[in-house]
Amino acid sequence: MLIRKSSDIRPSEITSEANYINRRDFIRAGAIAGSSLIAPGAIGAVIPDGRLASLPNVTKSPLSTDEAPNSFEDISTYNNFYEFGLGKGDPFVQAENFKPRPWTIEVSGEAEKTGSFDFDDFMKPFDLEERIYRMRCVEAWSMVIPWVGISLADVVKHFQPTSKAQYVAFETLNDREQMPGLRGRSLDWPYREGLTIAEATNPLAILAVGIYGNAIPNQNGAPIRLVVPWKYGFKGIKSIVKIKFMSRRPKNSWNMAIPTEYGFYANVNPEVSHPRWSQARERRIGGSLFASKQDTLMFNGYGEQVAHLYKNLDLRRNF
Ligand SMILES: Nc1nc2c(c(=O)[nH]1)N[C@H]1C(S)=C(S)[C@@H](COP(=O)(O)O)O[C@H]1N2
Ligand SMILES: [Mo]
Repeated sequence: MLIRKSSDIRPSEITSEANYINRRDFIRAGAIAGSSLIAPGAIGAVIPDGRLASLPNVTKSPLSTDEAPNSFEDISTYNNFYEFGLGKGDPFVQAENFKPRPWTIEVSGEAEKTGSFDFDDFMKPFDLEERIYRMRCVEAWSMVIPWVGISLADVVKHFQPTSKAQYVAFETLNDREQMPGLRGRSLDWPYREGLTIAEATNPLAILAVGIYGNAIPNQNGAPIRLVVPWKYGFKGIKSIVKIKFMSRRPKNSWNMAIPTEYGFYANVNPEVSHPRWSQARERRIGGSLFASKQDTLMFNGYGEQVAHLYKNLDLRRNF
């Protein structure tokens, strides 16, 4: 988003993104959900022939939207993941050989339980839910994504934060061998994000490990990424290796990079323009190129669940 405005995206580019797509990869990755050939039980795993494992025991959530989800193809080929390149089609191509396993998550800071956990052990206490959420990128495009994830509130409670813990900070893997984008200076790596404890324990916040019932593709943040649907997409940090409970507000990457354009809160707000473009409307990915933009909703339409968190904040200053 440093690079260009959404209004600079030409229709010809969108067409060219379709050319990245190898049809056989999609048959491998997406179309075999529910097949009995897929080993159940392994979250975040790519099984040896390259397919994404189907996730077991996923319950549906009343918090899902009934809007039509984007196609798996849209969701897994139009991405922002600067560790794998700056173009929307780059992560699909460049993250193909990324290894989301073995994976270790380090939990530290102001909590009773801390330590390093293998991904499968980390996941064990929590229930998988499907959460179909709108996602609104700060660049003024949006999608509807059927995530599979765990409640972040459950995760926070499990580690028993102390009374000093006011914030939760997250970090992405920082591996130059696997992530070609780290050689560039687009951001100060590793990618970092954070939430207040009240935000992290809101029922809408999840850590996602799947999409469309299968393990999450590498380019969407395998094996585990944050999803906070009332905030701009950049808060949804991918491929998390560190979770830290903190007494002070953690740094977040886009605020560090351009503090005049990206804040800590990053709540979707059609009334507060980005300094370089309006946030009043958004382009839904996957629609007709001739379709008109749709109105952006306050808190991305999740105000009923989250507006109370911000009632004493000036949302213009705390953008
Ligand atoms: N580590 C990391 N996380 C990231 C990003 C990134 O570049 N690196 N991009 C963010 C942005 S700007 C958006 S819009 C979403 C995109 O998520 P998606 O590609 O799964 O749709 O991921 C967010 N998480
Ligand atoms: Mo974004």
